[in-house]
Amino acid sequence: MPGLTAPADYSQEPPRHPSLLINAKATQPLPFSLRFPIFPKRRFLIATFLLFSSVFQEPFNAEPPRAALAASYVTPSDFFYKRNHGPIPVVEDVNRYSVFVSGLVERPKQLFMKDIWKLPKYNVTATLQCAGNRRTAMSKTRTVKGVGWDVSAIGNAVWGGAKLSDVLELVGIPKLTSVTQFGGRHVEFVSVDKCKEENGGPYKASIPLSQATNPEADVLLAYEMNGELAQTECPLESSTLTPLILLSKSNPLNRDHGFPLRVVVPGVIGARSVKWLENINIIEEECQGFFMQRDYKMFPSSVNWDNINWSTRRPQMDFPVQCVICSLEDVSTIKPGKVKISGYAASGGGRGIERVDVSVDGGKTWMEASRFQKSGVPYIADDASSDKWAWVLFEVTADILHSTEIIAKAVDSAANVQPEKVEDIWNLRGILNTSWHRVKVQATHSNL
Ligand SMILES: Nc1nc2c(c(=O)[nH]1)N[C@H]1C(S)=C(S)[C@@H](COP(=O)(O)O)O[C@H]1N2
Ligand SMILES: [Mo]
Repeated sequence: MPGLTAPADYSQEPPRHPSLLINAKATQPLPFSLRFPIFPKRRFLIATFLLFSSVFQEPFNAEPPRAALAASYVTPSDFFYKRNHGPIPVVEDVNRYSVFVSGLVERPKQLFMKDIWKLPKYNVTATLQCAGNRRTAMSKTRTVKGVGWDVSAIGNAVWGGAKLSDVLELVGIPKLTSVTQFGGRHVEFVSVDKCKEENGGPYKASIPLSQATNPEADVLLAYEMNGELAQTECPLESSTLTPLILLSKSNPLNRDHGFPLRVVVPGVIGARSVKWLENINIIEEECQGFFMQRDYKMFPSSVNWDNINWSTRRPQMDFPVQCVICSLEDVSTIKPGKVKISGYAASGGGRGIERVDVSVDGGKTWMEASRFQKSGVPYIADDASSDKWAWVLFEVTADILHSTEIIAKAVDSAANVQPEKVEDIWNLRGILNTSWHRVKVQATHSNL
C-alpha cells in the first residue's frame, strides 16, 4: 500500500523519551543533535555507525519508570510502554493511506482516512496491558522465554477513533452479528510490519465477529491518543506526585503506537490491538498467525518446550485482575513513620475493581486502599460514572516502623482475586503474572 510501508531495518525509528527503560537487546537511535552534527567528518562516521548498528538492532521495547507510571490517571503517550516485533512502519502520505476491508462480506471496501474521520468519533479511556507485564519477576521462579518486563508494560489512554461496529456496517455487516451470510465469524487485523516470528511477514490477530459488531464492546479503529486532553489529570489530590507533562489539544497517534490507524480492543491483552492497520479480513476461523496460535497462550507449569502442543490451548483474550505498587521500588529504603503506598489495579473484560488490599506485615493483616479514576468523581466499580475499560489508581498511608514486605492484591467486580504465589501460575512463556505484588522496604533510622 503506497501510504504505509515497513522498513526492513531500524534506521527510521522515531525519537523516544530518554527516561524510558529499554528492554531486551533493543537500542535507541542517536539523538537528533548527534545525527546531524556540524562537522562533516563526524557526520560520515556517525552515518556509518548508524548504517551498521541499524542492521543488527532489535524491535524497540520499553517501559516507563514505575513511579512515573502511576503519577497520572491518563498515561502521556511519551511514557506509554512500547511493544514492537519489528521496525516501525513509515507513512509517506496519510491521504494515500487506506485500509482494505474484505473477506466473507457482501461489499468489500477500501477505506481512506477521510472515510474513517467521517464516522462518529468516540473517545474511549482504555487500559492496554501486555500479557508479558511482570515477566521478569516470573522468570526468577524458573526461566521463561520472552522480553523481560518490570511492572510498567501497561498504560491508560484516551483513544479517539471510529467504532469497528460502524466500520463493518459500511461493508454490509449489521450490528450484533456473530456470523455473516457467507459464514464469517472472526475479524482479522493485518499490519505491514516485518516480524521475525512471522518469517518477515506482518503482525496479525483476530477477535470474534460478535465482539467486533457489538457497539458496547467499544472496539475502536483509533487515530488519536490522548487528543482531547489539555493536560494530564492527577486524580490523587493528596498525592505528592505531580502531573508529568502538558499534552497538546490534538494528538494523532504517534508512530510507535500505530500511526495512522490502530485497533484498540478494550479489556483484552495488548497483543490483539494491532497497530499500523492495513487489512481487515472477515474470516471463518480465527487468525492462524504466529501471535494467535504459537504465542500468547496460557499453559500449565507442567508444559515445557519439549512437550508443548500449541493446539491444545485457546489464544488468550481477556486479561485477569492485576495490581501493582508503583510508589516503591523493590527494595526501597524508608524513614520509619508514615509511608504512602500507591499504584494501579486493572481487570479485563470491562470488570471494575471492587477492592485493593494492602499489607505491611507480609500478609498477616490487610488494609483497604482508596481507589480513584477521574478527579472529583468517586470511583464505584461497574457504575455508569466509571471508565469501565480503564485502570484504577489506589493509595493508602501506613505506619511502617521496621523493615518489612509490603503486599498489594486486588479483587474485581466478579470477585476474582489474584493468585498469591507466582510459582503457582508459572508458564513457559511467562505471561499473565498477576501474583500478589510485593516490595521490600528497609527502615533506616539514620539521618544519612
Ligand atoms: N502491528 C503490530 N501491532 C501490535 C504489535 C506489533 O508488534 N505489531 N504488538 C502488540 C503487542 S504484543 C502489544 S502489548 C501492543 C502494544 O501496544 P503499544 O506499543 O501501543 O503500547 O501492541 C500490539 N499490536
Ligand atoms: Mo504484548
